[in-house]
Amino acid sequence: NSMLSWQRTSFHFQPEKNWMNDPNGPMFYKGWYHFFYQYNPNGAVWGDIVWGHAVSTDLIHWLHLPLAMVADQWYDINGVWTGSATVLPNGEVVMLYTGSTNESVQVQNLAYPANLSDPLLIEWVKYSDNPVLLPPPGINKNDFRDPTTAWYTSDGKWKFAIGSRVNTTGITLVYHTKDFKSYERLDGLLHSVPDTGMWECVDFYPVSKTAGKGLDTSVTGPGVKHVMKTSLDNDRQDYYALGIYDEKTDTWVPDNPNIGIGIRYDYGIFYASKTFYDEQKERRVLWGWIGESDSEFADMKKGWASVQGIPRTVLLDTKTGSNLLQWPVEEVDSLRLSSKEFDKVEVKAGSVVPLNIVSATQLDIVAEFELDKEALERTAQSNVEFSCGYSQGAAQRGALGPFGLLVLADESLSEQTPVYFYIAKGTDGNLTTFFCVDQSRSSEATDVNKQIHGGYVPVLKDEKLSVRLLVDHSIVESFVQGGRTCITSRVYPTKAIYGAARLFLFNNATEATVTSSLKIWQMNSAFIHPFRAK
Ligand code: DQQ
Repeated sequence: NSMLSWQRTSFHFQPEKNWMNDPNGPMFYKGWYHFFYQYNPNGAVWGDIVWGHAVSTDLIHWLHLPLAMVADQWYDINGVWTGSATVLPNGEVVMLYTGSTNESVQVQNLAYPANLSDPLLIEWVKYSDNPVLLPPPGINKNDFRDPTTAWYTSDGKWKFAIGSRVNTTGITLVYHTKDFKSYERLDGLLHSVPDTGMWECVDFYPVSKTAGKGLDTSVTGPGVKHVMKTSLDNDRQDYYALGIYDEKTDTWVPDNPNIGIGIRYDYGIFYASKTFYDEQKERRVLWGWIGESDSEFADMKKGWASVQGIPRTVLLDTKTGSNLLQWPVEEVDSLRLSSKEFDKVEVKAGSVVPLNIVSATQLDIVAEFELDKEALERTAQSNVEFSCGYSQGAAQRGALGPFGLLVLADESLSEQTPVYFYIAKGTDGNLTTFFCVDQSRSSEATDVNKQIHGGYVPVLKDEKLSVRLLVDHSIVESFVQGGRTCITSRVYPTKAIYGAARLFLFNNATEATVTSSLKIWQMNSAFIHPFRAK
């Protein structure tokens, strides 16, 4: 249906058609990045889940391979659900995944590549003695899923985590094993938080306190913090918390005892994420599922649903010590084509400034903003109670915001997606910065989500405000202050498409003039196609 094809992305990972959800088993093996994903081969809605598979040498251009695993055993006949890869020191690959059995019990299964000398790992074998784990006593048969990558510990065993719940308390169970065939559950829980419900797709990994490098999953020690991430089934958001892990006692203690499930990876649409360690580039890479926010009917009409976010490197923010930094993998830069720079553009309070660029549907934008100092000082107090989600969006004027960009806008601004900073000033003179994405005027279509997304941004003294935006037809990813805060949106303009799409700066503050410097690249399309052997 060509009428709807503009919503397809050009440099984000998508199957050719049908439904996709969680990233599964990402890893680097013999020169190739492997990516598996939850896939419905029969339609554009969730169901009949199997594992899709694709490979890449740069995380941007992909070859689709045959399905890695289908629902063909009693222990996964109702779905080959989410799982993770562990690459053993001897080069073997172990895949642990959840199967939904013929009786809809969630069990854990083991699979491995049929032929380790095939770098594409095309063929997968399910272990003959599956399932390897059943829901333990006290755990509901529907609340036991999504094993993590395993980490190696000093007692010579591998450990991994599985999300679950007891009544309404979300929990992380831990298991250990020597051979990935027989397992034992460890006492205690890595983490648990009351009133959070089922924890899906738990992820657990180390980040360095100092180095700008990622760490292999088994690294522990004094120079390391551990990230505990959970996907909350209740509100379909991913949360993480930083803490200290003691592998001897299997305890993880959050840095901030009041953190609960933590802070959001992304304040937009981003779920069921999973990291892996890329030994080639010594980095940890985060994948996240970006669903649609149009209607199921629209998905069926267009014949596909969901994309994956651009893979992100994850590091501890050593400046704040209390959050991660997420940033598009450097390979994205290879898609950059021509660029245009704008130096210190002045945007007066209550104005819109067009940015004259060739085309505005596939962009990489790096923008800096400065507020005029006088207005900052003059303003006594402003919007102390602000929150993106409960605000009136880009139309809500304050002394010191909103200001930012209008992406995927048409010439007349009848469709526009404002991405913007909003600054609140307390009576104590302290500033609090927010970054929001306002979808309320993003489309003339009525069956699409029009919420305002966004959240708090840590900004340190003397830092300029900065954002990087990746725009790709129906997705806008925002990385604020070097990736301290991220917001992913799906928008479905009907007029601001192809050659009609425009880009503007805007400033809807009542007091402050804003100065912005930008560099904007046109982005190439990525090669994401089926692999056909000759
Ligand atoms: N998706 C999978 C589950 C997981 C959920 C099923 C999260 O394993 O808990 O498709 O989106």
